[in-house]
Amino acid sequence: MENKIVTHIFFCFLMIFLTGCRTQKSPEPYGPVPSSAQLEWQKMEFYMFVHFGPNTFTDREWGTGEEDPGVFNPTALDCRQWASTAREAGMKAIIITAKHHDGFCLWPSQFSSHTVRESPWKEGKGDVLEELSLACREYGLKFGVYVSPWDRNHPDYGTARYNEVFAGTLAEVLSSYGPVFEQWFDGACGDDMDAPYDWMLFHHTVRKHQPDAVIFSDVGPGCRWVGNERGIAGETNWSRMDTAGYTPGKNAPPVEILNSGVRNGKYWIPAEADVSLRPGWFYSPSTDSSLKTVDELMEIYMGSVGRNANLLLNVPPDRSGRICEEDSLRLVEFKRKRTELFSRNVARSARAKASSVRAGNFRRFGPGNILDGSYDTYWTPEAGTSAASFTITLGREETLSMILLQEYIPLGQRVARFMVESLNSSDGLWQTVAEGTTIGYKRILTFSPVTSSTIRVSILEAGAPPLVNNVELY
Ligand code: FUL
Repeated sequence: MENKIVTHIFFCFLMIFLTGCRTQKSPEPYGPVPSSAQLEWQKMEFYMFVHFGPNTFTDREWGTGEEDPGVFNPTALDCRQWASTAREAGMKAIIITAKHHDGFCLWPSQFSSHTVRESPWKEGKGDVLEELSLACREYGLKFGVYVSPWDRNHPDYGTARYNEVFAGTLAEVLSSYGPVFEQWFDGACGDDMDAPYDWMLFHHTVRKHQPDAVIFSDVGPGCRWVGNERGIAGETNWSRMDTAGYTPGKNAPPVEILNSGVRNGKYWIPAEADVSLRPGWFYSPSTDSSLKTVDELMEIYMGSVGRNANLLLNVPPDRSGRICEEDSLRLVEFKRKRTELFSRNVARSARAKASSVRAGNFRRFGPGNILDGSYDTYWTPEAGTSAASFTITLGREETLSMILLQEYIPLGQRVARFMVESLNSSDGLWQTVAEGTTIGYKRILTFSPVTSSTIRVSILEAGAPPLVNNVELY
């Protein structure tokens, strides 16, 4: 008899456990999702671009490839100074022009006779990639490379043989300097070619030597150009895109598509916004007093990181091989401004309620998850419900002018339209303070200041039940 009771109790617990497991199941992914490398990449948000090479010394943007390698002679090259500047600025990595269109290699490549080896710098014994990759490691930054397929120097350029040369060049860079987080393929090409680039071969080479590197180009496959060099993503910005029929360069997708992505696109190809601190990509003494202001940089930040894109900000070292003091000061001021702006998240100690919560464990899918500071916990409404809202109640009235929202993208990008309202305590009415389309990894919206203790975010349209993992209020 006793045995029977024990067995009965055991089965009851088993049933409760199994029912719990079923209802607590995570939502299915919606559409394409980021690879783990793409997710890590997205979380980096902001990093440095470095254009450096013969153009630095000749005051050009596009070298002809006929420059004497003798022009490349930085007097005090200091990659540690670049890395410490990047870190101070809150950047997470540096991507360098290992080879720009002029073909000059910043490392002693075996595939070229137009390299640092042929220059007077360090009597031809120097290697910028080695110095930079070591400096990045020392300062806890990731290292990335821009290797231009367009080469105005290489004698084989334009012939079928060049594809092999370029793949060899890539392999050399990608196997010699440790982990590379991003491979940057520029689409620019000012020459007509008889032999087209073998993109399959190039991608295969990257994957072989750096399987975790995110490949940038006009069509990804890791991340895509944002469609302008102003560093501004579309207000609507899907991390999805279709690539059929397109290639990088002249046959790239229209800039509107690059800027906004494609709602139901087949592939996960998030946007990266590139822009320079100075008017040109390379250093020129003529741009010493035309640096972007902190306000301009803030606008760029809101237009990129604040619109679901990563920001790649170019900071060109000067002819000594150092980042100018003015440039690094501007970056530090920019960092200070961001720290100030994001220093007091009043939602941190708030409470949240939702119009609907996915069945099962309330804690697992409940609205508290949007305020807990953990990336991997999220609120999601009942299965099948795409339009739902959550309300954040602050302990007291606060004057607010900015909201930061994050979707849990490991399960896809879903939200297509949302609205933010504040509750007016005097008349009990809701007032719309901001509206938006996509959220994605991160969306920041600023609005005219309102004083309220209650904010409501309504997801008005989504391809599948929304998953929101973080909300901050300032
Ligand atoms: C462009 C290039 O032509 C510019 O020189 C620069 O490198 C920029 C980032 O990409 O396509």
